[in-house]
Amino acid sequence: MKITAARVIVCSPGRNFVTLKIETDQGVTGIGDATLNGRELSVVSYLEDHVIPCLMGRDPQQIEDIWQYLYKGAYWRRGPVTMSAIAAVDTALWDIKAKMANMPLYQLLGGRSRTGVMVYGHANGRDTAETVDEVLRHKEEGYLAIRAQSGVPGLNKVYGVSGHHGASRMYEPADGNLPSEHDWSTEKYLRHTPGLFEAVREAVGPDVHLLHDVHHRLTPIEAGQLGKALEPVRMFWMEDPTPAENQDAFQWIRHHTTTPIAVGEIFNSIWDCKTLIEKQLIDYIRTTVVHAGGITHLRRIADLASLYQVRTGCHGATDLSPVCMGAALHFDTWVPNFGVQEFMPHSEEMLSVFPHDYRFERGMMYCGESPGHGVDIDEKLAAKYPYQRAYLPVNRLQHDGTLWNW
Ligand code: EZ4
Ligand code: CO
Repeated sequence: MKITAARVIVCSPGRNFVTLKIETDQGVTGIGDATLNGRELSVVSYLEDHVIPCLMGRDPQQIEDIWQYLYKGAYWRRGPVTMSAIAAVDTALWDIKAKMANMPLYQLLGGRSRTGVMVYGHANGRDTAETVDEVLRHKEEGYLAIRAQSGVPGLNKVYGVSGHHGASRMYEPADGNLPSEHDWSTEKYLRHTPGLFEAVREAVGPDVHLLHDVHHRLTPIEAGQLGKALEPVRMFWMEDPTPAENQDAFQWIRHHTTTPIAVGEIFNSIWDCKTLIEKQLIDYIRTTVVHAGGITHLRRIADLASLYQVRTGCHGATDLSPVCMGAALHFDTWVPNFGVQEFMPHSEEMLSVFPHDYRFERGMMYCGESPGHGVDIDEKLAAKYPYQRAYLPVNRLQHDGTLWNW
């Protein structure tokens, strides 16, 4: 069997998505997500200029060898651009292998470990009252796990909260503009957040899992303080409490709180989380199919994590395409140490470009039974949505404009 063609499809049905399609001499094709939010075209170039020429004529069944070839063979290892490109190839190859076997992808990975995939939804509000309403709305829709983010009194723009009510899925849009600027005050945030969650827990009752994304804003000791303050609320997790380049820093959070910690949506390899996992400094690992080297590498990370009772909690915001979601749901259906899957619904426009067989029902998601990962791309429709330059926001300290972590 041989790879005969591969091409990159870029489209922007509300936000940018980069998709790799691989064709074979047997007529079977596969697709993989290669979207790196805000830096999309660098992955397009990496694939078109450097990876695709190496794929021509290769046997698409040799997934592991192709993975090693692209990882070790580049000499320049890791990094989000490289690993997203490798992920796209890997995902497309698993799609092809599963189609050749006439099986849904989860069967190839080892079969079903659970009836469905628990997902968490996003409840975002401009203040505590609006956030509580959003949490309750999600509970009514059947969500078993809900992430709550709220505006902070005295701050103009805060992560996770769009300016207008109800537009939560577009809080990081592809709008052709330069990065928007948010402001930040750790003092104001720490004053507001424990009361927010007290109100949310009071309203939602004891059973719903509550999550919160700190989005790298705190120092380790401040994160310890927040985690300790949130203990009475019994959080499912506190996400990205501090930047994780220095993995050992998480010891200081651990020394001060038993609130569980989730990290890893921006990680791209097992080396980014090796210390965090081996020293049991986290409870959930958030690496994804698209940014951490595909199914092949994500499985390696999950296996390491399982030795230390760390469970998976894959990132699943709307900047990860439906192709990534499809692959992730097959992974989640199999992976023994599954925790939760993030789910931020794509718009109808986005979904129309990516025909898929996964579905959401009462807080759970289910991958389909069709061969492969179950997601396709409508190339004609995709062509109607040309690329638009996009950036993630930046964040500055309110009192003096110092650039902070977004
Ligand atoms: O900021 O997907 O947990 N989810 C998140 C996301 C990320 C974006 C970045 O591309 O933190 O909203
Ligand atoms: Co996050």
